[in-house]
Amino acid sequence: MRLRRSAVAVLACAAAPFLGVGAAEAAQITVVDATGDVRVYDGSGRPQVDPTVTNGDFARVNYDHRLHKVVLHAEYVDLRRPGSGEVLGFATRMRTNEQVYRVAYTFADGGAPRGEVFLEGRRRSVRCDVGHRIDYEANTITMGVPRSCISRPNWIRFTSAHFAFDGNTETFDHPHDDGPEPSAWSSRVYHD
Ligand SMILES: [Ca+2]
Repeated sequence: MRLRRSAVAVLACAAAPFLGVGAAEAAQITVVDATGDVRVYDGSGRPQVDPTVTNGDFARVNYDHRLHKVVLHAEYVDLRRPGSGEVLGFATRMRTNEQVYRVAYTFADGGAPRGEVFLEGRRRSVRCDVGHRIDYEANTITMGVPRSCISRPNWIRFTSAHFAFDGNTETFDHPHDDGPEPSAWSSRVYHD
């Protein structure tokens, strides 16, 4: 799928080896992100922060590790419905105490603004009934991943990225840090 491959490539560029942060027990965690921190990449040089970009700018992300599912909820300053030739993606990477690794993706484009959702392990897709909802009025994206698709772990650590591509420029944001190569993970989030 062309949309998906391009989105994965963008995420891979944004991904980097993680930096550990202190563990804390919690059933859910909310990461509050700065606004006006979206980076723009026009194909040359390094991505630069453009504080005027509001589309796809994370305001906060909530990771809720429930008994039967994991709910990933992103709130944006603005989430614009993609037009023709535009793509958006929200991805959350998860790694567990059992070293299970999963990435939940929601992608949308002008032809499919309601979006599609996928779950992957390391270089392979994972069959799983993941739910998702993109709400352009509320500027939110929510994904629900059955905990059974992540081996029912004791705890999960999370990291996320959002990107948008209009055919010429990419914009992306990361809620955990403000570096050019987002790398931080959440603390451990235990289930209820
Ligand atoms: Ca932000």
